[in-house]
Amino acid sequence: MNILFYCEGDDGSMLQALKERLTDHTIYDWNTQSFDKSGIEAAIVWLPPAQFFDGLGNLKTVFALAAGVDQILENPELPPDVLVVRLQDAGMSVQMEEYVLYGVLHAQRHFHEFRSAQLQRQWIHGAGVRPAADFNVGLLGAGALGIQVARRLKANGYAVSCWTRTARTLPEGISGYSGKPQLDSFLSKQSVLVCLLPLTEDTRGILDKTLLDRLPKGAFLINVARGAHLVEEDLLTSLDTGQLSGAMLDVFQTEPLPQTHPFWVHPRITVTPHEAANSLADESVLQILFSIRLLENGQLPPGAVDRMRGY
Ligand code: NDP
Ligand code: OXD
Repeated sequence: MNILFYCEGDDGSMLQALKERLTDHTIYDWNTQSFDKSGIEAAIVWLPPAQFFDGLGNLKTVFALAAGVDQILENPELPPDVLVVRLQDAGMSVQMEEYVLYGVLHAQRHFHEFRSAQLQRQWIHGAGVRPAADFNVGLLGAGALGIQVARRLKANGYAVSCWTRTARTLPEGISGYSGKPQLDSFLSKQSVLVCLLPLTEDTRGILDKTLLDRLPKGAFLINVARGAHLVEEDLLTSLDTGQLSGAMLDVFQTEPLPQTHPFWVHPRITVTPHEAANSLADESVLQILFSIRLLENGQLPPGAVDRMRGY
């Protein structure tokens, strides 16, 4: 099979790892090699440019080098009948657990408030500590990453709930909520809200003022999903009014975050550069190899995306 490769930011190691493992196939680097467009049957991509899919008339499968496939599905040149297969975990869940645990500790132990007070040389003794068991953390999304994050938080003693699209059986001790009718009840309990949803038509802009207002006053937001989940001005308003006490953000409407963006210098926002979790090359390549084998045997791989649903 002829496979076209594009991976923004790859230093050559991902391409090398793919070439070493996918020896039955020919891989063309979109950036540096010439290729016959009509002979390309599959693509392996991260953040492909708009024109990437132009002329790929025989393309059948796109393997995303990512958990989120929003940028691929949004490409108007992506042919409608092409199968998109995403990575599931691929080494990311442990990193995501660490990131979110750091954020939750930050909020529970008031570090965001201490940091903000420090910048004003204020000694705000007496903030108190709520035990983890009384500290509610809510996850929007309990998929390949969300469920592992939920387990990790639970193992660290927190009171964990998850909100999903469909009702799910969750590990013991983790409360489940699903669908729009249960969203308000879920939100009303959370001291920390973590967004781990895919970006879809249903979830774009979900972190808006209406939703943030339904959290208890002083709640903390962690967004590790996609920048377009958050209405950025609404976050600033919620911080100004004290409805939210702080936020930790890894993803933004525009990445890299523009130099003039107010988030950079906001005393109650921690900015990280879309680094919450990176897929590991070996695990990604093995997963793609496994998916190719399944497809060759007429089976759908576990990471196959439902294009109507958007994830
Ligand atoms: P999954 O597809 O495995 O899980 C998605 C979860 O979201 C599921 O539980 C699903 O519900 C739920 N969901 C989807 N739509 C809705 C909806 N409309 N209402 C309620 N719940 C919904 O995704 P992953 O866990 O693999 O990844 C999540 C996202 O994390 C990715 O899409 C990506 O954007 C982001 N990400 C960010 C990274 C970073 O470094 N910042 C790294 C990796 C991923 P159900 O269970 O019912 O299907
Ligand atoms: C992903 C990401 O979706 O890194 O995998 O954002």
